Amino acid sequence: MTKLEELIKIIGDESVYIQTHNYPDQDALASAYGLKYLLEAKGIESTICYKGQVDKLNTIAMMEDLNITTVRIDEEDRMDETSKIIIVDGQKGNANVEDFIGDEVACIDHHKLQETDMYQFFDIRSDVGACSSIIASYFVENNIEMPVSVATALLYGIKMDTNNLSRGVSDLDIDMFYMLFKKADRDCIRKFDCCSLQMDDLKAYSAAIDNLRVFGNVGIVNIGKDCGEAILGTMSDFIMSLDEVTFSVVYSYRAGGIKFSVRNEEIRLDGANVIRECLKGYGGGGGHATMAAGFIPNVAEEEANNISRIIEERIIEMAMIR
Ligand SMILES: [Mn+2]
Repeated sequence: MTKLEELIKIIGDESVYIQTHNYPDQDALASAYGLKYLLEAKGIESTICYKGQVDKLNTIAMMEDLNITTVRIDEEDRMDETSKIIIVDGQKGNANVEDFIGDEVACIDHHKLQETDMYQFFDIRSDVGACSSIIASYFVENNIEMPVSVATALLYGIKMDTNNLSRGVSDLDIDMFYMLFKKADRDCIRKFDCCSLQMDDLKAYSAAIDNLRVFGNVGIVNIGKDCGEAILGTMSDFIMSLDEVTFSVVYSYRAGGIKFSVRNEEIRLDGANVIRECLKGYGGGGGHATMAAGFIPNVAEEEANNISRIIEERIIEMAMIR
């Protein structure tokens, strides 16, 4: 039995929710979109949902151009306790995966394996660079043809999550990239690549340049208040592109707490571990060895400086290896 067949078996013919992590990125939405198509091919209706909004321009362009429709549960509340949920590109219990009222029966993900007792089906492969690659492999294994729009979304998901096949790439990502590249609309991808920034984002670049402090191989930026989720990650990538920096942390006081974005290219370090350890006693973190995030909730604005100083010291202590 293929993975998809196993999944179908536990769903039956009920309609389901496909839930991505909060504030979904390209890989999360592409995975959900691909899975929705697969389920449809097997006669199962599904609704893509998540908490938060999509704030990155190229992600919005991808959703519009490829017709990816989603529902925000906080707006349109049709889910109940018996609703079945398949989580993609995240796992139940993660700080960035909202615990909706429905029943999380399945999970398809590429982050570090966590608690799986609650799932009737899971396919979690932490060595894979993009969840989109796992979904693409379901098409291949089950001989299901994909439309151009699905190929384009999945290709873009792999491209973005692996930073153009340069971060955390596995053989599966390369194989699926190769397969999808021939089916996708490359003009569309080029268009998404050309609209990754808006004028407002430039302020974040300027703040990143002004506030960057480098300690050995570690680059840290306090980007200021209310930096959007997506741009925080973009800034972490940006700092990482400096030759001197192999471990970057960008943080912002936001939504009553402090939000951290981490990038790492040191083989001896695990970004998810570092941020989890460093936030201990204050908040939580997780993700991948190369790309991770964290959040400290319930921080009064006047305490933010003190807390972030403590966290910074911990990060430097743990991640400064040169
Ligand atoms: Mn992903």
